[in-house]
Amino acid sequence: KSEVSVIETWLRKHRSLYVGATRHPFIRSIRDGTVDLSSFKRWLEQDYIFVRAFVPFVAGVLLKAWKESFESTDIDVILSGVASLNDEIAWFKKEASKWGVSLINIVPQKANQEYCRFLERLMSSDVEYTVAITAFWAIESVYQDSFAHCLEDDSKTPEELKETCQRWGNDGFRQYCRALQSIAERQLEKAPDDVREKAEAAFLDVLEHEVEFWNMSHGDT
Ligand code: HMH
Repeated sequence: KSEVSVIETWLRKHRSLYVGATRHPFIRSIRDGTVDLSSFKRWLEQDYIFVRAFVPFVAGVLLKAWKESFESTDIDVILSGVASLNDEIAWFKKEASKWGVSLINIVPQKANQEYCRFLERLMSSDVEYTVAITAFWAIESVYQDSFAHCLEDDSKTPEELKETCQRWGNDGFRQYCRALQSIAERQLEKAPDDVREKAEAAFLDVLEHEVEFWNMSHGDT
């Protein structure tokens, strides 16, 4: 077994794309307090649509874990993810009403549709658990890393956006992402080369979709 983990190797190899996804201009604008509130509202609407589509994806990962993994603790971690999505959906509704944003009849933008279609492909029964759990880890970690950046000591995040940043930037969410990472890493270490390559491709796809997702907040697409 090599000293550097598979995921650590990928993070080094694809550093600039990872930084692009986690230090996007939208996130930087929240952190430096210059964020345009119409961008924030656009992100809120689109992310609500995304999270609704994310629920069946996570349920699909749960199903794969049940069929393919011999570690029952995987189920507990993924189930806690399902539970937190339940809270998250309630939070979106509350946050939307705080901003006067309606969550009915939102038109999903192209980047969002494409991201949701990608999730759907990963739900197919011929996609390995290793590939799906890797994508799941990456999706959650991009948000964790991005929003935690907005809560660092020297950040100027506006008070009214701190709760949003806390949602994904809090310590419990960080630990949950670490738990997902160790499951993914364990799977990757024992995976055959072709599956590991598919998982790496899925990781890169997630980063690209996340960049495009943040780009939607500009409203020029
Ligand atoms: C686009 N990526 C996107 N939305 C989210 N809510 C997360 C990741 C994390 O759950």
